[in-house]
Amino acid sequence: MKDEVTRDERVSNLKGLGCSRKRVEDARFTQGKGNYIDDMNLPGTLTGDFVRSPYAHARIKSINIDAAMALDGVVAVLTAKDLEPLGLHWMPTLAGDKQMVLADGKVLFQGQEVAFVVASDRYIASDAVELVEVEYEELPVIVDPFKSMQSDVVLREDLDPKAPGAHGPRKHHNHIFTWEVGDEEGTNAVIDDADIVAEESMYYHRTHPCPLEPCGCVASMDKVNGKLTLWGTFQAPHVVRTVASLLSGIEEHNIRVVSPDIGGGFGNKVGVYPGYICSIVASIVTGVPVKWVEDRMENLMSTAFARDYWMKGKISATKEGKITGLHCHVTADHGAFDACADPTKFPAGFMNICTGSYDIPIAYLGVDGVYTNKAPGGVSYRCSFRVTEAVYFIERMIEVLAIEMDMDAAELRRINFIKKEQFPYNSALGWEYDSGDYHTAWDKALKAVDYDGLRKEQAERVAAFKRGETRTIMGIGLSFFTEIVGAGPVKNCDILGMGMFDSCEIRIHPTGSAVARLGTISQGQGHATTFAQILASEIGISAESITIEEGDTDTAPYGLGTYGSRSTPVAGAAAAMAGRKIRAKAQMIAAYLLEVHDDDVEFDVDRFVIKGAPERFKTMGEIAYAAYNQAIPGLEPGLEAVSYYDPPNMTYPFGAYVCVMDIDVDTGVPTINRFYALDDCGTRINPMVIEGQIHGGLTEALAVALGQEIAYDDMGNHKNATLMDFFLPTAWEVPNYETDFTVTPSPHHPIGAKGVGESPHVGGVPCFSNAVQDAFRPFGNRHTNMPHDHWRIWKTANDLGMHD
Ligand code: MCN
Ligand code: CUM
Repeated sequence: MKDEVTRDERVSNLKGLGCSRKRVEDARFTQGKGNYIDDMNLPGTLTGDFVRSPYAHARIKSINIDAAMALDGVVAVLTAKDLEPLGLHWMPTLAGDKQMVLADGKVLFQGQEVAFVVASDRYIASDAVELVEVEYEELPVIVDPFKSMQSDVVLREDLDPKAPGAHGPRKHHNHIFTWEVGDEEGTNAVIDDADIVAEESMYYHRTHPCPLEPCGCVASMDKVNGKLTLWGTFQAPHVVRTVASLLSGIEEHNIRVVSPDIGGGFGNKVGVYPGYICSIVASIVTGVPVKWVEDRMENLMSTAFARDYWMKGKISATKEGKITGLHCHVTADHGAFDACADPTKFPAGFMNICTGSYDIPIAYLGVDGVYTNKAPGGVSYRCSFRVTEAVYFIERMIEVLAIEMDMDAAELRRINFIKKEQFPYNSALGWEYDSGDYHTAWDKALKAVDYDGLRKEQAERVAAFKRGETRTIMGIGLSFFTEIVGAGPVKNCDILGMGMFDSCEIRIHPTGSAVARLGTISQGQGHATTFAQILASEIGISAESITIEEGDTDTAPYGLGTYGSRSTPVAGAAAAMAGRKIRAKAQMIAAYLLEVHDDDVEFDVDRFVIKGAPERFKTMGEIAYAAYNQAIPGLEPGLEAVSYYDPPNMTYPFGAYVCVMDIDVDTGVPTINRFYALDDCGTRINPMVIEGQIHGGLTEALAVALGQEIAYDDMGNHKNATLMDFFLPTAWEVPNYETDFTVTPSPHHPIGAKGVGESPHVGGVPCFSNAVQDAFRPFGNRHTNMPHDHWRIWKTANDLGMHD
């Protein structure tokens, strides 16, 4: 048995962990072979389209569908009245609230679904939408959560004003919940006695991830076999199947949910939307497939938005700058229905990671959720369940404290970082951070950008500006973030009672290739590439020989889906564990074939070798063949394994970002000269995919920080529902990102990997925002709210007297 290939070559042939393997899905995507929901064209498919409310708050006096029904090609027009006998005119939300599927007596936000037209094609459906006559009686509109809490106007007439909500007592008829974590009394006492206290209020505006592909589905009820198939843009197909079964009464084995290729999800495709329910009902009624695909405007107006958090903070410190306490209160605008897709016990997501990367001995967080006349949602857009808001809050509070103390913000961070030896670290608000080495990352970042040199340059620029020699100022944006991803522990995290584990099932074929199926679903993250790499390293079969399948509930094991950057921490762990089961059986087979005891063989890259005699071995290919042909007598044939993984903890990736920016004070235009991003996501599976995730997340962070927003006027009119008005950065605005890393493995994850998909957004937004604010700091700025679009930046300069 002579081996021609070196060990290094064998390792490289595997394309396993650490390899920048090219994305296998890209051949399909770049050659027009992707299969997105709108590519689904089953014979006889009808199209659904919504009549939507032009008003943000109105009573519905009547709906007349006669003219629409009279149009050639229109098959049905569904209203709440049609859904009511089925109990489907309202649906439960993931946050324990309920939401109208079709307007039931009134509408609560502009763009709300009022009627569902089903027609032979999209054009006819659109024409028919125009023919549905709805008589509205306008009601007073509330778009401000503070006013909402004072108003006599009852938004949710369906709720008993005195009854508690899903998360306890309600303070007012427009109040949803109060969520409190930490020790308020103790925190207040510390802050009252502190040498230094900084206070600030900030608004993290409402925005929207605006995926390239909007949401949609195709429902097909096969009345002969009693089977319902639902294809759609679902980030959690199994959960959709369970919800569909619970709502429709169709037994779960008779429902198949399939997520085909998804053109970006970003959390926008986690929730259950009226379009799904209406398509299913329409297919059941008509007996043919019904397709619903929203357009851009509908996507921006009615599907899951992000943020809309009004945050008020107090932070205290000693004269030396050691933080002693943190108090945070949030007023959370949830819109008309609380449809946040958070784990059940966390109505404000993981906002209680707002102590950030700092060793803060005592803290308190209180969140009040409030109804307004805006679209429902709240958790989306690379947010890790509100970690975006938490990190923005603490990274702004640190900057404000630095201003209060007249101190350098990089140094203030360094003094307060949790130290390497403090991990696992228990935070004041209840999390156990698994691992971290913040000082090393921070030092590396500051050195890479020559931080001291930058500050000198900035000081020179300030002086030049004051001398009237330049009209541009320079900002140095800093952020250090700790993420919390991988929900995760079933004991803490569930969605609608389903624990948040994940799964992988792997089957090795006789000739040594394999198929693995997981409970997650890629929306562009490259799972088909990277999960194969985890398995390649675990089982010694090249990633090129492993097919990854996700998103078909008939074949994939039950999983909770992809969001909260949980795929790597949870399904990735399941993949490693399933791989280890395969390896354990392979070891027995190898030992049998080599006629030695199980303990006398060891795994080596792609084979089992006899300890001390590596020239005697069986490759995984040989073992796979033997598993089907010559297995050990008494041992069942085949080589398959499945793992359902309940992680013991979440993972806590972190990073250090620096943005260097010039600002023209006369035009308000920022120019990003440098963006450095150091990420630590533990063991790196595919550095190239990680880099892609970081570029994407940073670009979305740039968008949010520098211009993107969902704004409403006082009438509740949505002001940015087209891409003319909604800022999407292009190559023109995007700088050349410099990426870097450190590796601090997660101690509890089987391969030490942490998630990364949301990190660049979580850390990026405060970094861009801090850069703008830092530029104005020498001129007296303390805090201005995002988005820092050209007008707002100009206005900041103007307010600071820089145009005088
Ligand atoms: N990865 C890696 N090494 C690590 C961690 C991750 O190589 N240590 C790779 C993974 O193998 C995977 C990718 O990075 O291919 C992202 O992994 P992970 O951080 O586990 O995140 P998820 O796969 O669970 O993706 C979800 C995350 C979320 S919640 C949003 S929102 C978001 C994001 O991913 N949506 C995206 N990135 C996106 N990228 C694209 N293209 N499209 C979206 O909709
Ligand atoms: Cu919060 S957006 Mo991602 O979790 O799908």
